[in-house]
Amino acid sequence: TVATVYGYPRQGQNRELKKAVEGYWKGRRTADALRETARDLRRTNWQQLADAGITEVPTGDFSYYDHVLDTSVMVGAVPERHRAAVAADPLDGYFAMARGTQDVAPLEMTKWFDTNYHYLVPELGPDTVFTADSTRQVAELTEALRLGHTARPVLVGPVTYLLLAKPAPGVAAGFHPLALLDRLLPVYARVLADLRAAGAEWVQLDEPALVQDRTPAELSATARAYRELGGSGDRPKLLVASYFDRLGEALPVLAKAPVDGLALDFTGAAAAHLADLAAVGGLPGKRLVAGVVSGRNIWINDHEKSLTTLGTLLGLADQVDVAASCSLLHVPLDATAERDIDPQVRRWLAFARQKTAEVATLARGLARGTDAIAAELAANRADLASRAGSALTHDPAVRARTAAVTDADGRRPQPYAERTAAQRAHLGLPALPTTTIGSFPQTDELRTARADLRAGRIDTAGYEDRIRAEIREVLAFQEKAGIDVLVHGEPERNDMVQYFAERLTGYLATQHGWVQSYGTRYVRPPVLAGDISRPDPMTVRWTTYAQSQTSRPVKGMLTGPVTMLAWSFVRDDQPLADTARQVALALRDEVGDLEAAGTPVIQVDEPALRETLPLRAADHAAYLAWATESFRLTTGGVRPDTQIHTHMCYAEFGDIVEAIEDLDADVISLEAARSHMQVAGELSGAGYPREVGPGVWDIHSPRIPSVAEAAALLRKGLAAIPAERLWVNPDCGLKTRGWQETRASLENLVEAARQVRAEV
Ligand code: THG
Ligand code: ZN
Repeated sequence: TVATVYGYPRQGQNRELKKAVEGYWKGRRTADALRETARDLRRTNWQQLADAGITEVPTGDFSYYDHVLDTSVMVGAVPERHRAAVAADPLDGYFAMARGTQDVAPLEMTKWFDTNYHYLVPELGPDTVFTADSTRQVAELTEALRLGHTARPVLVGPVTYLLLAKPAPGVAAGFHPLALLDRLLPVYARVLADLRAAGAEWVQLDEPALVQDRTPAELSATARAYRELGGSGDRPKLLVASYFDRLGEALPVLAKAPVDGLALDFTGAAAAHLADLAAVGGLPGKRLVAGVVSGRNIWINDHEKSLTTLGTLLGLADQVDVAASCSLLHVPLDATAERDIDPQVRRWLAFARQKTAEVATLARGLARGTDAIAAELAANRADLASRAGSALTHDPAVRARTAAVTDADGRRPQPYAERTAAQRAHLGLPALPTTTIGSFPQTDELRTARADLRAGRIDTAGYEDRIRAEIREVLAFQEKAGIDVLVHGEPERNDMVQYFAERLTGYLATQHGWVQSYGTRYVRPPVLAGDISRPDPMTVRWTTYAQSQTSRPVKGMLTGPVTMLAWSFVRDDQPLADTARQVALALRDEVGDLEAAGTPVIQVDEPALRETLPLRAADHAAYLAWATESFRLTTGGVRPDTQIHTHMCYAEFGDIVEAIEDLDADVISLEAARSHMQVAGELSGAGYPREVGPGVWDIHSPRIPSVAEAAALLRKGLAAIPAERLWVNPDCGLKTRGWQETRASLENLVEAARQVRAEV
């Protein structure tokens, strides 16, 4: 019985890879030094896997930036605009595709399925010519084999690669990248043959796109792809892997394909694979790699449950091996590094290193019987019992309160039309009121102050003086610029999720729990471990301090429950809906305290609402029901004259307009500048009845929008949304912008609002 995984965190214990790559970009490190760091990290990772009992290690999962970009390089899909850079220097060309240069734009980046990892989207067109370049794959396999490991290269499969791609800019409408399949397959066949020649017995092709809803044409393309690859001579054995959900219709297609094995997810909802496999008659003559340990949560596995699954699977395939459900890229490296977490609670956590040990234990148990792993099973049972019986995971007060929630708690009694009149009277705003999304530039001084506080170089009083001074400055600027609804600028917040997680009981923070978000950027998601409650107000003092400094309305700023879950590691021992409800109630108290302290406008941001949408359409309604309910529970207790805002960081809304309406927020601000206000038309077209602030400044670019430009966008907005319902604001928060551009851009934005106001 083989114990294996599909990928491991790339960054190293101290994020050595980030430092090496960023050092190379800054010219502080040579390409050779970068390559050496990368080789060291791979060697360390494989050794860690082998030491944990993983008997077949993955290769090719390592990347300087992104494995989908690596796949584009492997098949020669370099966009025209990046060819010169790649020809001049392959490594610099690779980074040019990832990050762009002065002259050329990078590839677009988007979320990898429903994880928090972002990949670079391949750009393909009818003229794309694929050419095989297996250099890196072969080199990394050779490295692992020379170190004495049994190794299995892992590639993004051809169908998923094409389904994740988008038409290159300028390609005529109607082109679908999947049309290139027949051109791509010979290139994959070439790479597979090269890997075979280099000593690969097995190669894994990852096809997670097949767990999404797929058309009959896509399914038959999949059948064709694996008929062709399976039939090519000179090939290694093929293991086709899927993860993140069940395969559904694609399972019979792959089960019948002439490949040598399938790797399937058996965690969460994908546990249904057990029945699905039996229904297709199992995988006679094939290898089954069973992903029974979740590769994306951070909780210890339930070994007895996994062993039951594995035992049933023994009757359904020729060989059953054990794996994590997906690449361990999505979890931090090592839970034992978390010295600040109570050791009892730390025993509930399994990061990548712990998960590899779990996989190895299960493989041993499957091969030799449970007696061989009796000690591990006893420890596992004790840790699960400790978690299930803990006061952290079961707070009677929180449970009683969530149980008592009624639908009415999440419904503002007055309809929007009545509320808006009351709010108008209360706030005294002009037509086309101006505001910002919440954060102002996070200056080096602020970051230094936070670091100084942590290191004990300044005390809390000194730190808070700095924060108050910053708030005064931010307010003074906004008043001078003529903004109508002010913000305090969030100088006290490091991250919009982390800040609240640190102040809620039931959340744990990690010190080293870095997970790759994209390229060299990492996040340290907090762990939502227990029942959630709010011991003290979290934002009220800063918001009321700000309000005490100005006669204009100041907006209170909170992160919504869906985003608090989406950007954390959440508990797996109760439905997400229940966890969301707990968070919502804690936030509802904050909303109530803000209102009681005189805050007339409260914004609850939900940038993650759209991105957390489940992979399959059949699951959307249930998700949107709890997601919108938790938002309404957060905001539904306020007076009619308190104005509730929300903000979302994207412009694609088609599939969730109804859900946005269901939030019952009075005002929503959105990204719109880049798509020239398209979203305003979409919302009004769908009959959205409330106030909208489509962004008129693309804050993702350092460009300062001119008055004319912002005014033109506003006029476009007015064509879709009547003046009494249109707000004027940037696309998103200003945390990543400099002060200079912020000043100039906001002044232009206010002037644009003045000019257009005069026209209506
Ligand atoms: N907060 C949290 N999660 C998020 C985002 C967020 N997930 C989705 C999206 N935004 C991810 N975007 C980014 C943007 C920047 C960085 C990481 C993810 C980043 N990270 C720093 C780095 O790696 O150097 C580290 C930041 C730190 O020190 O905490 O720049 O906004 N929770
Ligand atoms: Zn935003």
